[in-house]
Amino acid sequence: MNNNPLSVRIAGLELRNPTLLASGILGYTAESLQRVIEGGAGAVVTKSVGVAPRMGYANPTVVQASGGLINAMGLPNPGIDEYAAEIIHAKTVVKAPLIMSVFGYSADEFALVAGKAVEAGADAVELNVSCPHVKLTGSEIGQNPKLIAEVVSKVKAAVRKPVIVKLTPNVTDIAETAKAAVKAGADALTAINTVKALAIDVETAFPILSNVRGGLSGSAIKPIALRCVYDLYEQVKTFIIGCGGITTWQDAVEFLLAGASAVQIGTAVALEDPNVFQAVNRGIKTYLKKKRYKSVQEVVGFAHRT
Ligand code: RRO
Repeated sequence: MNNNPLSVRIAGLELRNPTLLASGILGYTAESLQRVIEGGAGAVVTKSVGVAPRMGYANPTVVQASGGLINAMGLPNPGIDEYAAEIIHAKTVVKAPLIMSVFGYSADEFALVAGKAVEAGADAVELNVSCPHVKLTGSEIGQNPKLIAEVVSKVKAAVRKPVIVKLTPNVTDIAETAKAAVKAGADALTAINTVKALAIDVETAFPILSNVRGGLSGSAIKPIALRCVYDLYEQVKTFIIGCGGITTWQDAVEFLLAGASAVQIGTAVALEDPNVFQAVNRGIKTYLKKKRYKSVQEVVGFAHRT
């Protein structure tokens, strides 16, 4: 019997603990992914990658906000063919599940990139249908249940690894888009991507980001993300991975109680360092012991009891 109380199983992925690196932070190289695993993460998610290389937006691409960061990076990535070589290398050094975040401008592109990612060794793919500020992809797909379903169906037909769908909070009802994803075959959901936001410089009297609008992440969005996970747990039967402002073990436990089977951490890694995973896991372990739980699984969704 597995006597590690922190271990979790999500859609067939075995994790030594319920913390994952969120997409977008330290996700480009085998070495940075390895550093995150040494910092205690149970799995890693890469930066989103598409069919062709993209430069991303001009600077400034990130601005600090109260309780977080607003970014509009603009999906900078080297394209799947170049990135596949990095994944092949990463698989030799990263001793934990490696999840590739993929995006496309059509369902066929998503399927093409996901297929190449799995061929290169990805243990699962996370579909980015939720980037809030790049035209014709991201949340322009993820806000539309029909388009989400088409993307998920095509990816499921193309790969035999778990397909995780990362949802946008920038919708009226997150359960609606989630249901479309699950009906089309999604094996798990990540909730949430960043919240659409803006910052203005009072001296220049212009928006700060070159793209004007960006996505807010960090502790400022934690209550929004937590509510999304709670809603999803009530309405959708699948694995949920919580993401949005998780910094401390208490944040992580809140997400587990709301119904997440695991959590992703991104902005806290950027603002602190990769050892945040160790600290969060240590805290979860102590909490389980104090409350006499034998596993993380016993906590998942416990806040919903009647
Ligand atoms: O690259 C970005 O600007 C970006 C992406 Br792909 C995303 O999914 N979420 C976000 O806040 N920024």
